Amino acid sequence: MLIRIRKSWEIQESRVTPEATYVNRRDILRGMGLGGLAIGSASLGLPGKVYADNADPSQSLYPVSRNPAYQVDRDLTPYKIASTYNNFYEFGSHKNIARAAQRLNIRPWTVTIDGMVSTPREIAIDDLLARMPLEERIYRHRCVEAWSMVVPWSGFPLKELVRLADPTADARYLVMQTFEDSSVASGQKQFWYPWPYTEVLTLEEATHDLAFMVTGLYGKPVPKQNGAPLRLAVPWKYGFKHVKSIARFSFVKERPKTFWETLNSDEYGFWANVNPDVPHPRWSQASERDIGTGERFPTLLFNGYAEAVQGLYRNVEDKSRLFV
Ligand SMILES: Nc1nc2c(c(=O)[nH]1)N[C@H]1C(S)=C(S)[C@@H](COP(=O)(O)O)O[C@H]1N2
Ligand SMILES: [Mo]
Repeated sequence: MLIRIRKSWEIQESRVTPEATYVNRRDILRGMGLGGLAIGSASLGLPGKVYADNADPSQSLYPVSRNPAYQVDRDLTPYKIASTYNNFYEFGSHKNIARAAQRLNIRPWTVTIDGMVSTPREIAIDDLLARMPLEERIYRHRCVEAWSMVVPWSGFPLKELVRLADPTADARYLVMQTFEDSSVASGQKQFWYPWPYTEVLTLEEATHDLAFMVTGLYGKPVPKQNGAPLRLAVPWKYGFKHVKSIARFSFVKERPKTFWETLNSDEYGFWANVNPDVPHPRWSQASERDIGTGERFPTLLFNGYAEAVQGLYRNVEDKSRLFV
């Protein structure tokens, strides 16, 4: 029998799915032939292989202490699944991109902060990490494709980066862009996509307590496939807003189009707040499949964060677009 030494975060978390149940459930799912779109092969695990970069120089920063204000009443999604069932179109338009993403070189990594700020600057990721207050938060993650997971992210509040940037009074939006290098990310050779991947938040959203810059996952540096070295988590919004491997933050007055808005604004709009009652044009959003267990759960308004965030939208005129 294998005795596994548990890490501190595992001891704190009483609801971690026991390994044995987890394996059984996976076998059951496999037996039920839940293949194809509903449950991609990557979620069934790549035999024995966990893709993580042990050379990441930020390793010694983790684990960081958990902020108890951010808990979720649902089993955590195992690390193995969260790090092998991914969306990252730069490395392919399917879930099984973990291996391809290892080509991404995350050091040196320079973050550009520009636009309407007191002093535009470039900052090396390790200098940024050293200046930011790191903590761990357990968040729900809900993809617009109706799958979800619950994981402990490490990182810092996005408002701390906004504070560092010091936007001018006229700045209204924060634009975040992924790296661009088609020599490592072959998806970026697909010219019909509007690279670089771009996401935008209002400054009010970006400075909300829940808006989080992810730098770690499960008490380790965040794996490349999950968006190393810097990735957004805005848990009340669909997953496509959670832009990965960010290289640039720009503060602007006019709202630019996001990657997905450019492709299809009727299906993947700017606000993208989670709402079970507003179906995607091609499928229902009423429930979601947990990629850890395969169980279905009812989808929650604002993904369970309604109380915290609904005030953000009191002044939005066209409320019909808030949930697209
Ligand atoms: N740069 C970039 N960021 C991205 C994506 C992408 O294709 N490219 N996919 C998004 C989508 S649709 C989701 S659901 C999440 C998935 O994050 P995960 O792989 O860590 O679960 O990343 C988001 N961030
Ligand atoms: Mo997604």
